[in-house]
Amino acid sequence: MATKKKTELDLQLNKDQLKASIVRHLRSTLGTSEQKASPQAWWKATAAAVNEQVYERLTRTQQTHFNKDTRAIHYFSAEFLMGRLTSNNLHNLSLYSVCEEALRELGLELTDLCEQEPDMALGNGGLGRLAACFIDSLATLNYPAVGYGLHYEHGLFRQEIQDGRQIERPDSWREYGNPWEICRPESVQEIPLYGYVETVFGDKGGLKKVWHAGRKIKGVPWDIPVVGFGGHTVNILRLWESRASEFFDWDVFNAGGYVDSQAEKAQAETISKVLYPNDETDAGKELRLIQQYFFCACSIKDIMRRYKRVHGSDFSNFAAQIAIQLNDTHPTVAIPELMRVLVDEEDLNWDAAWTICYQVFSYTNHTLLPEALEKWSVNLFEKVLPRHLEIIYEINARFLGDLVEAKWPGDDVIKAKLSIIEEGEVRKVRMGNLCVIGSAKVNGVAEIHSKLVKEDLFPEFAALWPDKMCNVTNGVTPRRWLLACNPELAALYDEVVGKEWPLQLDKLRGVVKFADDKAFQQQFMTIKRHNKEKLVKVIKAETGIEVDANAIFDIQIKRLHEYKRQQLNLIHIMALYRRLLANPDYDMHPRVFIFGSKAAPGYKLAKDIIYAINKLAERVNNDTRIQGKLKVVFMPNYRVSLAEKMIPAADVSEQISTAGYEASGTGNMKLALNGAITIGTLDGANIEIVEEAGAEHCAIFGLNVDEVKALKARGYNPYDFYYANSELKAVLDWFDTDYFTPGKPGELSSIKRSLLEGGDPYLTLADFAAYSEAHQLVDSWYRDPALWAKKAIINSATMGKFNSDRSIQDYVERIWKLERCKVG
Ligand code: OAK
Repeated sequence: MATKKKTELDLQLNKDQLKASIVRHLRSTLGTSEQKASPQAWWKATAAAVNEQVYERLTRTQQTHFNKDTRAIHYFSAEFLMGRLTSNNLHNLSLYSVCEEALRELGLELTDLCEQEPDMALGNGGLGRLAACFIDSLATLNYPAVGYGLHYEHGLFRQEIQDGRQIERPDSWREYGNPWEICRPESVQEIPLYGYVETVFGDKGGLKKVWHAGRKIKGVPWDIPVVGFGGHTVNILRLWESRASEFFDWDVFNAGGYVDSQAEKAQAETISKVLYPNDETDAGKELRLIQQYFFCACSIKDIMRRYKRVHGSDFSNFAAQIAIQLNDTHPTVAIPELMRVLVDEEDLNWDAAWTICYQVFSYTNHTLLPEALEKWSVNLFEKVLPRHLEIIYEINARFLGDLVEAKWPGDDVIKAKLSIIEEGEVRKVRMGNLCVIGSAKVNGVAEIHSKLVKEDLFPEFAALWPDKMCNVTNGVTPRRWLLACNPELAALYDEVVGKEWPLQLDKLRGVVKFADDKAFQQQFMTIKRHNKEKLVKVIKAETGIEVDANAIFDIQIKRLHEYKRQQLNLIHIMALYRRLLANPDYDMHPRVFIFGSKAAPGYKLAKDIIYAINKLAERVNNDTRIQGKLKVVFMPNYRVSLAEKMIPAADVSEQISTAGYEASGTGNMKLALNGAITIGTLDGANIEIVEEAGAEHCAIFGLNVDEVKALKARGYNPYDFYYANSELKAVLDWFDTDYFTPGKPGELSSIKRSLLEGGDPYLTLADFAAYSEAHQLVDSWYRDPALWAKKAIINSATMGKFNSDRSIQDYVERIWKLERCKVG
């Protein structure tokens, strides 16, 4: 009997079916019963029931993509900061309320079950979370796409705060199993490392290079289905886990080295063991290079296998079928790896292989910070990837000898600057230069950032290839960052502008006309109030601190870095505290300053700033003299799932980086979308947020990019500001006392030192007075509830541009040239 193809309608479960499925999975998949099941078992049973839907759609998607032999984008990223998937998958499958009802009939709350899920924290911050938003948008817009990355056993460390200090604990997100991933042993790859290169005579005459590996590592793929909103396309995120290769173990074993073979096994497994916790700093460690090569080589092999299944060894269609996006320089080694495969393994000549290569790759730059620009020592490269170093030399020789020589004949200074190899005591491979040379397009992530990439970071490359450089402003998925995290506001928007906004976020503009409407303002602010009340409980549970939802909730959530200037926020709070101590009637609306932030474990000053925030919090929160007007909260273990609780509750969004340093920011977009008012500098995407919302609805302060450059050029002296502003001086001097660290004077002095003797590289003191004024403005706005509501509403309603669907559409049009592929 012919089986009837299931229609979309057949796929959609009703409440009773879902309930039955959950109970069935509880018994047959989890091996327990309704009476005995733990909340975790219920969560897993729910996930298993949802997966029935996911897998059906995944299979359909894969069949459709295979049948149509579509061009696809392969998003290479060392980080995917996915967070939790349960509520996201339910929303995207339009099953959220069905599931909520089904569980309620079983006596359970869906939101409680969602809390059982550990965050998938396979990323540090902005770059990793952007990758997660992008794969959501790619599936939602029905683009064929695969995310490729590393299956870290331990994601970003769990942060504990002990006596105010950050302590890092391992994160074990899959300790008790992860229902959202599927192991695919049929697609295992073997990856060579180390060894040497031999030149031999090829079959077709001529010389050939053969890489004799010193080790081989097995790459095991784990697929995480990525469900698009509406549930049509389900793409995959394929993450590679490293294992010891059988081939290698047996060699050692046969030589009588059972114990040694176990050591080899442990070494092989180390590759995907932990995520490096450095955000925007380059560790330069051998293991990190191996991680990068491992996931790129596995992914290129995977792409090759799929391509050859259809096209055999005819590579004339390769560039038409395959696009690879390099998420920053971390996956750059994919460029020489593809060259190696095409030239050494597939016998293409160099020119044919290079023509393919530079059409396939594109590169996104996510930071201008020099310490993030990856450089590997030539010696290390030669040891780990000897053949790749030869290929890099060849790419470089041709680039400098042909293109650079033609444009700047005889100019050795320019050649030295553009060379992939940095000369010096330690010769280094510059991954940024390799990326630009090997990519069709290079983009920054906000207008101003892309301009700086072109003008300051890569000016000569831009002169050589004016069309290569472009901009794609970042975005965030409105499904996670409004629909799922702020259900009350989402429901209000459904009523006012209809239900299309999660796909067409511009529709929220329809809300602007209600910004002055008293009834609407009240509804909007009531929702904000509810979200704040929920956060009050979370704060109490996590920190023991009691805060009042009547206060202004002023939130700074992001990685800790001097350029992001948490220290500016800190010294301003100290200034407010001084004002309150000097005058208990000092006129200000009560304010709660809330921080969430992890510091790289080796970043001493960043950790000292966390300590200072916590010590300030202890003192301020217990000081009855200030009548609760000021509270400071440091939320431990900031992560995606905590962001989802904090963002809907924010009144004020702190986006206060030194102008020119924050490439884009995406928290700024999420907070404004949820009705927070930005206090910020003209940096990154803040500039575009202000363009959308209107300057009068944001509190912009401080030096702009040109002024920062000019001040630095003139010679910035932080002491000028220290001596000129008595309040600032008093605050900085406070760091040297034991006021916040009783009995331990000087424990906070490193912060003062960095701002004075250290030269204050991020111009904190130069922006202090303007920042303080901006806060006074915000305070005055808040005391006028109608004015505040209007600003909050307008901010939320005008963030349509920052939908990651729009970013993806920009990538498609400017870089990837993909076609949508409807899965039906
Ligand atoms: C991390 C490691 C190396 C280089 C850059 C990063 C990173 O996370 N950069 C951040 O990327 C975000 C997404 O594009 C931007 O919004 C942030 O401004 C940027 O700091």
